[in-house]
Amino acid sequence: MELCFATNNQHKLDEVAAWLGDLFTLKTLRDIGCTDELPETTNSISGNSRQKADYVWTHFGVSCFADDSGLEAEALNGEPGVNSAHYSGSRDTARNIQKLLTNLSSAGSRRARFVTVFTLVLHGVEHQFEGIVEGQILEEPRGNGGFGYDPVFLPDGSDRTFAEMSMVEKNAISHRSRALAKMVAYLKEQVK
Ligand code: ITT
Repeated sequence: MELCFATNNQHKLDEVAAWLGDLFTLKTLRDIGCTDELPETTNSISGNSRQKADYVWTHFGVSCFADDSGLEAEALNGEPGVNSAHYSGSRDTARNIQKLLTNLSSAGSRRARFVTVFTLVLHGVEHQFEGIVEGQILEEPRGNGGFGYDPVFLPDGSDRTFAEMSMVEKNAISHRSRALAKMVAYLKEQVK
């Protein structure tokens, strides 16, 4: 089965491709001739996820799925959340992390969670799948792997940040792979 992953984020594409193996044939936006910036204008992770998948289905008629993700810090009432990509006002990762660390500097809790919502549009029928991983935000970044907030996120039960793990290790426990596992189970039911 061919499915387009509606993302412009190469890191997400790499993680999902590594996880999926040859279960499904992944098409990129470029593969289907989409060079558009996907809309992300709602105020929720699930809303933005739906918006991106709906855009591809509506404009290109291709079965697809989208990922919207965010980091939710308990002491910041769920910030950066839906604003994770542009938290500092730009997509600059170092500045986004710096703003998060500054905002948490006097906070009572460093608890946080990563959330991913996948929206699958399969032949026009839509389903959502959520994945969550709990952990805490460190005071200093550690590690060079991964992307985004990975260097400051220490998942529960681990002494290494996501950025100190290989992609395979991150994929074993990440929010994205948990959402993906649910989506794959659903897809396997559909193609039985
Ligand atoms: P697409 O919308 O094209 O898929 P994006 O990078 O804009 O790509 P999001 O809107 O979902 O993706 O933005 C979420 C941001 O949250 C992302 O840019 C990262 O900064 C952060 N993020 C998401 N998943 C992450 C992960 O697994 N590890 C670290 N940071 C992550």
